[in-house]
Amino acid sequence: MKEHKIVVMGSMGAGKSTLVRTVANGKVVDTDVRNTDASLAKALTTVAMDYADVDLPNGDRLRLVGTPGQARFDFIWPILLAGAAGVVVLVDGASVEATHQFDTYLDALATHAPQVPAVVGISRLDLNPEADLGVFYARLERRGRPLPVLPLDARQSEQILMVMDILMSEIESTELVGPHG
Ligand SMILES: Nc1nc2c(ncn2[C@@H]2O[C@H](COP(=O)(O)OP(=O)(O)OP(=O)(O)O)[C@@H](O)[C@H]2O)c(=O)[nH]1
Ligand SMILES: [Mg+2]
Repeated sequence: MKEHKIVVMGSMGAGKSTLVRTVANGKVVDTDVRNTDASLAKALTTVAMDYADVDLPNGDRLRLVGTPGQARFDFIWPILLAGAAGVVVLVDGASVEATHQFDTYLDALATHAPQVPAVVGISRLDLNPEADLGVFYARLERRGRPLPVLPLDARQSEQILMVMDILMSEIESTELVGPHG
């Protein structure tokens, strides 16, 4: 059996804690507290990490780690990224700040985990059906990191498992050809 540490990072309210909880079948450790950040109307926010073990059909196990979204906790991001096999960058597709936030997390990824396979998830698109995903592809292309961009609802376990499947394929192909191949 193989274990893979998967880190979910991204903007406040994008659904990182929800994603971890959704695939954990309720067995999850979280560090959510009452939110006092007035920039987003949200009851709870993560202050340290979310954590869950997820058993895959092939017998492998994911150690899923969700980061806090608030920039004041950005010192925790590299700590949580240490040893990551893969990363999900989650963006709130309904936020007017989405592209700006995307840059923040891509910067963090480039600095702390430049070689680690990653996928981009865009959540909450049901709340913003007009959203143009092209802006996310354009930003990735400009950086020379054309990651998969996957629309998702963090509350839907089949969708999250699909994202994990795509990320595992990225990880496996990186293992085969090496990070520079
Ligand atoms: N309508 C809709 N709601 C969603 C979707 N994905 C997630 N949500 C909701 O969005 C909210 C996200 O909250 P959290 O999961 O706490 O977000 P987070 O990324 O952990 O936020 P921080 O810990 O504060 O950084 C929850 O209420 C979810 O139910 C989606 O695709 N559509
Ligand atoms: Mg959270």
